[in-house]
Amino acid sequence: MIKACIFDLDGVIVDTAKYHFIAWRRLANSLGFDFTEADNEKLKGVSRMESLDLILQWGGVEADADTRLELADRKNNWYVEYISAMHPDEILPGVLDFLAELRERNIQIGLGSASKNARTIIHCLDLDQAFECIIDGNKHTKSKPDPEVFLLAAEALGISPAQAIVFEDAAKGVDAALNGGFYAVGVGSPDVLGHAHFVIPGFDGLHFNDILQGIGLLAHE
Ligand code: B16
Ligand code: MG
Repeated sequence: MIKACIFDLDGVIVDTAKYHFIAWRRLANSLGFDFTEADNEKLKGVSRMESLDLILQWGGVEADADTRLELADRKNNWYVEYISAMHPDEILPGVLDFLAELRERNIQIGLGSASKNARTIIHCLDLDQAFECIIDGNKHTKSKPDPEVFLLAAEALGISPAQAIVFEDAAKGVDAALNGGFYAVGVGSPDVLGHAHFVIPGFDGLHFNDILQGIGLLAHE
């Protein structure tokens, strides 16, 4: 029986990928190279320092540890400036109705994000009261596909992985959920997320029973 749903943040609750892209691109441009939105796809769900390493690799730039920290900070300051201007109308379509339905059905709601800025984003979206637990990039150290972030969320909610559904937009995030023994629902394209138990394009018009049916926990009518 499903007792909880654990949500990734960026790409599931809100599209912050566009702000990451603008900030990383600004950094790349300041270092004399550019990268595309297609490259940016590869950064979804990837931690800040790992994202920086990939970008520097794409630009053929080498940097020592202190410089890398300084570059990551510079990008983050721009990123925080962008996300601080976000409003609740940027919550992705259908998310609020879906969360309300979960509450009505007494399903616990958790957040499992790689982002160290998750609380700032949640606050700007007016979602401070929406999650019973928030596990963000400050509370875990192992990057997805390691399941640590979702296992910590399950522990905080007092449930086992088999009792929870993880919603993820990144292939590595789906891997993390599966590695932890959770049900995984991909939010996006089946081309990228086909290894999840079920894939949805988004939450618009979606009900919890659609999810239960999709993952095989509700008999087809
Ligand atoms: P920050 P998620 C991830 O969030 C993003 O998808 C990824 O692009 C970003 O690099 C990572 O958070 C770290 O973010 O720099 O804010 O700590 O999808 O796991 O919610
Ligand atoms: Mg994500």
